[in-house]
Amino acid sequence: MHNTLVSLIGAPTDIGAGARGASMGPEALRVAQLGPILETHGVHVLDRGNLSGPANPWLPPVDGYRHLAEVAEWNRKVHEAVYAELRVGRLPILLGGDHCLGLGSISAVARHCRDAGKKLRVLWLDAHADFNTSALTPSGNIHGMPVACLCGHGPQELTGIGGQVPAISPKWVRQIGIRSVDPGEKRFVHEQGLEVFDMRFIDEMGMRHTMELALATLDANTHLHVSFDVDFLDPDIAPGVGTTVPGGPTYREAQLCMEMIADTGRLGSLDVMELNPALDVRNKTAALAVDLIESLFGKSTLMRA
Ligand code: B3U
Ligand code: MN
Ligand code: MN
Repeated sequence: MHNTLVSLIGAPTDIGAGARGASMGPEALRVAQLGPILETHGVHVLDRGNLSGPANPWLPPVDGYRHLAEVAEWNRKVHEAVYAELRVGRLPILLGGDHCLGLGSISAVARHCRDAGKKLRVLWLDAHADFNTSALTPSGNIHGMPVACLCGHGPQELTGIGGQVPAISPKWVRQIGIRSVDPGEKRFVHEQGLEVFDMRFIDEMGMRHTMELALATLDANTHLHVSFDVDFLDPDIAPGVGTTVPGGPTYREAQLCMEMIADTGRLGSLDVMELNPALDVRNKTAALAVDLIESLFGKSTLMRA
């Protein structure tokens, strides 16, 4: 069974994104009743409210990065907030916000694992690999770079957050649902040896086998972090994101993915990222995200022991 003491941390910014609106994600998840619904599954939820940070100046890239100073400041705040919850034995849920904040969150989880002598496994659920660098990025948007930064490839302002470079090893990461990777990024992902379960793999092998592999070799001493970019989901069911990519997991596949993670009992922290209410339809993507998070916390359709 996972930790039942949960803290919600809102990070209302779209500082690393290519579209405005993910800054409204935390409130949309609250409107969709994330906290109260988790409580019905025996989870004790504390809503820590929202972090605050710099506004989005909406400027073009400088040396391959958009808003580097602001992205660094938001990530430092996220890092401290997530680390503080882990220190007191709670399970943080980061409510994004765009996915550049995965850097602050996961660097905090990695630091906590170093303190506690735990192994770390990161599941990166996303349409994108988020493994760009300033030389490879087509956009300069830092939400396309957090995994590379965590693995030590990026500017010191970002890679240094959390006090150890690199914060994580590519070996600890499993990427699931990937279907949009830039040409240079693709080469770099291979070179660095990330384990990627792309949509072709899921089509051929099924979500069940995919998750069995992604969750293999977890043990009682493993902290499991899930970084859930809502654009992982097929845009037919989840239109409320800034960068939709067709051909993602269906509702049933996504449910199975979450249920199999829940079954491990090892979930230790979660990011819910890139939800963009400005592009949503009557908050349905937020409601779907909440539905999936319920499954991640052990709601199952049938009566299972
Ligand atoms: N790979 C592209 C697009 C992108 C990455 N992550 C998102 N979009 N959400 C880029 O700009 O780096
Ligand atoms: Mn992402
Ligand atoms: Mn994405």
